[in-house]
Amino acid sequence: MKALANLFLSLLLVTLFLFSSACDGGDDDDDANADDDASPDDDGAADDDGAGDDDASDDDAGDCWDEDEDGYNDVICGGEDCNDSDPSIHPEAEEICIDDIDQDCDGTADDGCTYWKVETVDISGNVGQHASLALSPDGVFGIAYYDAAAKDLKYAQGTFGDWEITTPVAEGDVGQYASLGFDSTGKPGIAYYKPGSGGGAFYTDRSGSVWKVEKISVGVLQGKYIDLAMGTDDQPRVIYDDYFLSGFRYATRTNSGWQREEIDTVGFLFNRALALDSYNRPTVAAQVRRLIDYDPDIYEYHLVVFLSDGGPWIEGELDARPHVADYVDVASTPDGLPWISYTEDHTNKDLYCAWWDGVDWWQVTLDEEFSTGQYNSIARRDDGLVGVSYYNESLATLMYAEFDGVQVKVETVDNQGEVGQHTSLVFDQSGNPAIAYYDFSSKTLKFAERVQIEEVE
Ligand SMILES: [Ca+2]
Ligand SMILES: [Ca+2]
Ligand SMILES: [Ca+2]
Ligand SMILES: [Ca+2]
Repeated sequence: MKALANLFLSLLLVTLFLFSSACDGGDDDDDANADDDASPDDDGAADDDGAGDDDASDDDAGDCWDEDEDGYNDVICGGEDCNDSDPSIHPEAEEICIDDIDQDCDGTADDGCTYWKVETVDISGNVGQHASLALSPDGVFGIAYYDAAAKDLKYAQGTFGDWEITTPVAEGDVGQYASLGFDSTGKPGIAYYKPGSGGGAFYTDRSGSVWKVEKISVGVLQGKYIDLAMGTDDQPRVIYDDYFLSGFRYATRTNSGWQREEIDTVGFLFNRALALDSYNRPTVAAQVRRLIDYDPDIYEYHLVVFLSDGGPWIEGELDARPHVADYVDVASTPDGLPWISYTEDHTNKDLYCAWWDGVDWWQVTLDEEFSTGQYNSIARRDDGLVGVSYYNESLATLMYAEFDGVQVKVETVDNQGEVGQHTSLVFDQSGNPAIAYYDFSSKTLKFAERVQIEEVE
């Protein structure tokens, strides 16, 4: 009892001391100003000159001072300063993002700020290479990916924190170059490559809980680098490699099976990507190996674009530096104006974006920090904003670059371990970027989504 009584007494003294030192705020020098020196006044009167408090270090409430001299008085004394011992915190301060501190005293820390939330989707086996992310019409995500341990095609569907994982195809070595699309009813379809005898280009889609498999290619040594785009007519289109063809094959699914076209080119194609416009006209961006005529043993690797409006394919060389487009992607855009992300792999090892505005081709450097841009994936939002997810090889991090037509903004999304290969990007229904990718350190499939803390008005 004695100890408690002493404690009570000392608490009382502390309280009295705090009250008298912080909130008396009056005029201790009897000049025109209420309290214009650094020390609180000790006369016990709030404002005894009668002039109110007209200096910055005094309190308009007349009974409290501005301890940190930021022009706002402590909320304890009826002011608006939610932290009167830090002059960088007051109602007119700028909110500093993601430090869990409410700089502008509106009651919410980090309001208006964006941040990336990151999670592991699948940890079984060695999963996440060849990840392909798509958004269903009702706003649910799907991810098709490869299990390199079981050599299976896997599929996850859901939203952040809530995924359902299945194995659509397990027979043989299946799932490399997995490429996912949703039709307008929300049915997922996946194109993938199966190497070896009996291999080729394949397609599977889900009816109810059953995944039905179709073979797309008919020859041998076909199907590598397969990429899928879902048409507005709910029929998928794919491009894939034909080892014996200098060029690529383009296949369209119809009610009576797959229709295949051969597209010949000058030079062999390696990495490539497909997109459709709203009329289902295809754009293909590809790395093409060119033989340099002055030396039969020297090749160059250029970026080439192929377009078709249903007639003959038009081929155009876009970047003819000695070695570009080890990684390349093309965004689906309704207006048919292609946007392409690709790397320069010879000297700079940088990431670029190129686009066609209907008259000219344009190019912008998205990132030039060390060796960067690998596994890039591009998407264009309805308002025209372009996003690219990619891997920074030097830093072993997952990166995201955004281009609004004027400025480029680069963000680190995940740097926990060696992460960010095999990226795939989409914008969700709210316009936030979301990325599926491979975590090399833990051999897992991961998912990141950028979210915004609501702005307090
Ligand atoms: Ca203050
Ligand atoms: Ca303050
Ligand atoms: Ca705030
Ligand atoms: Ca803050």
